[in-house]
Amino acid sequence: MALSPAMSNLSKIDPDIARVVENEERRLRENIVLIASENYASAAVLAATGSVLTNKYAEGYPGRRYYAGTENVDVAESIAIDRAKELFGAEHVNVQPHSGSQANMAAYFAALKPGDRVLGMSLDHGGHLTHGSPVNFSGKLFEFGHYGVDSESEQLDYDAVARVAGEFKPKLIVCGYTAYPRTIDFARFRQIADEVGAFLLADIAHIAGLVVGGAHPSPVEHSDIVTTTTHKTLRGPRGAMALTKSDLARKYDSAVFPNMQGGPMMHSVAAKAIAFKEAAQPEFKDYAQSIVQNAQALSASLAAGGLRIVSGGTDNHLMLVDVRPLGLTGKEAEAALHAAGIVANKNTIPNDPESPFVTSGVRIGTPAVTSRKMSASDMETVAGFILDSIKAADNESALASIKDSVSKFASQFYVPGLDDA
Ligand code: DSN
Repeated sequence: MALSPAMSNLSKIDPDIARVVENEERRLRENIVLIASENYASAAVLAATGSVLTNKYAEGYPGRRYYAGTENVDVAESIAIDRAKELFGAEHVNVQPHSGSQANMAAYFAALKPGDRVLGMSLDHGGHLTHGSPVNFSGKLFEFGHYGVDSESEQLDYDAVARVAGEFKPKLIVCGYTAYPRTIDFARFRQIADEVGAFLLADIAHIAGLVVGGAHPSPVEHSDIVTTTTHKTLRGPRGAMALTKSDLARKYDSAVFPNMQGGPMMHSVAAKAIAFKEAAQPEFKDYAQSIVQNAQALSASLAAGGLRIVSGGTDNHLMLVDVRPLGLTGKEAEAALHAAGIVANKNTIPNDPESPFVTSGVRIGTPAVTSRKMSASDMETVAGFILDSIKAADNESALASIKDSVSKFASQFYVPGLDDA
């Protein structure tokens, strides 16, 4: 398979790296990508990401830069900000954070002082490293307390969160997760935050595309700060952004620059602007609804095949699958799926008896396959491949044969970024 046209010159200049890109293009076409946090960016987003805007230093913000020559990138950043404000209905937007972790770091610095108390979801119940893990800056710089999901329902129990908040008295509460399959009641979180006089940070890195597509309620009116990555369900370039209330605007901006980052990545800022335009199109609403329909169809088929779905199902783009009923750990299931050309990640399930390196679960998400225009009926086929692979975990030749079928199946589908180039 030849390199995509946009990359074809690379094989003359650097065949080693050209081969890496070519192999990755093939992997993206032939595999079924079910990593809940991954997606396929459009050719337009990729074009901006690979453009000359990568050359420009632009510390500061549009109209207030520390370098000359920013007249073009200023336009890109202003367009990105205006589009994001419109898309999310936000009072203030910062499009410079390089990653979700950095967007969260800036949020903490905007609202808190080191040592302040913060309440977040524990990592093994679906929180993120930046929600207070002791091995992360967040857990080192701030005093974190944690809430989790209810052990029976495996869903948030808002009264329990309110009780923990009342006892812990945090200055900021974090909601929004990396492995929580259910709708988040942001209005209830606002109420809990108000009861204890805390800021509310909604980290919607995973669900931002569902929010703008109307497939999940928006946290914007309820939150002091909303952070998100731009490359997950939002389907933009790798990077992040934050939406804040006006009273935190200056604090947030200075928490990003000069506090935390140097020059913004202007190629990525321009690509974010393109992604916001794409997400504002009516088709994106259909995309967001289809992500959820696909996740629900896939989880129903996996449950029918004998796997246990944590919390009994999903309301969003992902499901947590307890693979123990078929006799595997999460690590073994991830390896079996990978050998069959199906890419998903092992993940702890609530109150997992296994370590985070082994786990009892697999996290499965549908944003990427939905971008390839797979439908709910295709999810039955995908579920069949998943179940067959897990059952054949110790049978190398069976896995190789499933991989052939997966490749034939996946190669029929459209690949954004390649087929629209
Ligand atoms: N790595 C991301 C995820 O997979 O959810 C979170 O940062």
